[in-house]
Amino acid sequence: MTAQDTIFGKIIRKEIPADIVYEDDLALAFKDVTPQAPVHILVIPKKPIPKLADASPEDQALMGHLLLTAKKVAEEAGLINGYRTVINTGSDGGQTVYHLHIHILGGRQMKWPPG
Ligand code: DGP
Repeated sequence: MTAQDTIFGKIIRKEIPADIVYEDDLALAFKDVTPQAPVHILVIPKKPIPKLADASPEDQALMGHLLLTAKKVAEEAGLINGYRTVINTGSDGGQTVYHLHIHILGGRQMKWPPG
């Protein structure tokens, strides 16, 4: 495990199991182990960017790819009435795993504001 490595690095390398719903050269999507909604999927870059605040201009295309991947994964999950996407960043943002990820939450009515 390198300094930048996390549990998501192990999932990318298939060292630990995950319920993977989508994969390509740049991104991976898998079901959250502690789902907060009937559908709760995480979309992550294979590049180990710790958090959104660490993304750089060279990541512009990758960031766009992650959002479009989230859209595709949500469609494939059947979320026709909509869904919530969340990126928790840093301690105030409630981030617990320091490998950038987009939460896709759906299958129930979301509330606002979030806690
Ligand atoms: P965040 O709090 O935004 O950093 O979200 C991290 C999410 O990662 C949290 O909803 C639980 C999920 N998670 C943590 N460890 C694992 C794991 O080993 N497998 C899977 N599938 N999800 C995990």
